[in-house]
Amino acid sequence: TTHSTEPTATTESTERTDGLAAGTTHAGLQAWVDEVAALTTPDEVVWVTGSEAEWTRLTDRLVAAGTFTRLDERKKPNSFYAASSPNDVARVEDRTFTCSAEEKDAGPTNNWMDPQEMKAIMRGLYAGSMRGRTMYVIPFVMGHLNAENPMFGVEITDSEYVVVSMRVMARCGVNVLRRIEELGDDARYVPALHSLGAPLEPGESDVAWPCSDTKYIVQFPEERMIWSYGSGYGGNALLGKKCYSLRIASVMARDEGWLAEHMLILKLTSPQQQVHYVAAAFPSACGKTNLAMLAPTIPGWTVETLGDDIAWMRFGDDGRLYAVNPEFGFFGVAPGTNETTNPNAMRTIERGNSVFTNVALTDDGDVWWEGLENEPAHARSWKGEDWTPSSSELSSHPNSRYCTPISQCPILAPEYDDPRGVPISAILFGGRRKTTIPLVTESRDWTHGTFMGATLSSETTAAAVGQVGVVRRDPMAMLPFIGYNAGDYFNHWIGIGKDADAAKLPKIFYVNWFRRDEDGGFLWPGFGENSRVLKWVIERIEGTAAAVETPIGHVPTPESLDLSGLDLTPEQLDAVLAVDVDEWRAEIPQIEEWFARFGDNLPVQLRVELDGLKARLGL
Ligand code: SAT
Ligand code: MN
Repeated sequence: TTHSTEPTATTESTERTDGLAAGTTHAGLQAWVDEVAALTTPDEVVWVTGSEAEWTRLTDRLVAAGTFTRLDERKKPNSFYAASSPNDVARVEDRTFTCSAEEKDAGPTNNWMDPQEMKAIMRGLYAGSMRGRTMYVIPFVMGHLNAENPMFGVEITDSEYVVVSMRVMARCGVNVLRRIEELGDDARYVPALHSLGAPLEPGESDVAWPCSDTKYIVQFPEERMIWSYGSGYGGNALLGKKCYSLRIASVMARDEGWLAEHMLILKLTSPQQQVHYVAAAFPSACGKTNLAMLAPTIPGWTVETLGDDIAWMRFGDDGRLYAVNPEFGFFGVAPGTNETTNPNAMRTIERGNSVFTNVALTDDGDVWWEGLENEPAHARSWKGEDWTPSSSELSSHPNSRYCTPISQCPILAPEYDDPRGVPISAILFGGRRKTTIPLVTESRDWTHGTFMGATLSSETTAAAVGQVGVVRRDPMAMLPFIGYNAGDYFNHWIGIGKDADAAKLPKIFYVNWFRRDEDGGFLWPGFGENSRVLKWVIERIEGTAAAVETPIGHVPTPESLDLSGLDLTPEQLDAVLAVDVDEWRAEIPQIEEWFARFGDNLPVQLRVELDGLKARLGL
């Protein structure tokens, strides 16, 4: 199949019957679209409407191109399988840049290049990069269209896979464009340009997963602008997600006094019908989606989901911090997802309307991945090879993903769609650590909680290209996503606490589901059992649960955790809650080294917290 089989005229007239003219009355937006088209020279320009007919047209085209395989309607209706090129499977952090005017504003944790220099390089790459392809213009809004200040974006892309995925992950289409047009010059939108960097020459046939060996994922923070090139993978190409909602939004949040964070949002209801909303930050592929959709094992408690990846938090008139999920879908890690670890994710995806990338395709037209029930006797692996249970290779890439509408989640809290968001009672920071970090620790106050977040550490996962399993600091689980100097970001967090009524701020906790015993086994069962930790957190907020004060904060007494019906020995419980002074003393040089990277930009309050911790450890 080649691109030239698509009849241009039909596409355009169908767009018109969808009710959207090929263009916009918003002069600034039209000028930018025209400028990009002149630079990238696509065969045609299509404005994305969000209609059903458009979905069908795009998915049909992706099937014809070999990018998508339609799954069996009886198993996963209106759903598709895709396999990427093996060199385009994850976010590329070493190719990701924060191009602030001054290098110091990118800080020690981001790659930086002078914006003019970067633009010159990328204009060279974009020149003619959409040749032989269709350029799509996707008007979208992160968060609610009826928010007080709707957070618009417009993504231009030459990838149908990106259009289809964006339609799942963000509120997109003609309604958004109309609102941008109504607001005219008052509409604030982030221009986000994406090209696969794989132009087609006349007659050249396309590959199933076009992309380029040269990749750039670039944020221009002062201009609130994103340029991405060479990759079709989620976090590199669905520009509303990490690029906008974290990297660019964190800069907006700094300037405007709010927080853009890598956090799930969940609603917890106690047997007494008390409702609390919890936000939680974990690095990619550490179980955020599973926690967001947790099925509690303790009787009488319910969890509902509002979001699994990103939270924007602003102060309400009542002085509390309110969170919204700017996204509209889940882009979850597939391997390990099953009826036990995340039954609600299973219900969400089986309703269909989903895209599965880099998992295995079964012979009966369904998807499978490591950890899922009903292992097939034979499947096609993500690399397109024959796979059987005796194969030495994995059927699915460890960072393979499902992309599915949030509205299909059976435990979706209706408040997810409230433009004002929900008041947050607790913030959890968590990482993946074999040692040192207890199951749960309560901070003494906001600044101490900020210290916990700023020193958060985790073993690396497959969500980013690079070595897996090494401990790295991942502040607030935002290391790859802070859009400015991380020292200034810590200072912003401290400032949020300073300006607020302390009694109304969320309480901050540090959790670790991943501690191991000497034999390498997990000390804590995790998944649904994490509801026991959530219960303790809520009881601490309500003042009814006991804790012991330790050098690192308040840790549960063994009796204060509800362990009824759980098969855990007293030794395991002690080990998972232990604050081992020697382990913590060994942690201090790593924290010192981490803080040293920030030089004068490290807020003095964090230095004071570290000194206090050292003193309590007898150092
Ligand atoms: O970067 S993605 O959004 O594609 C996935 C992740 O790392 O959380
Ligand atoms: Mn994430």
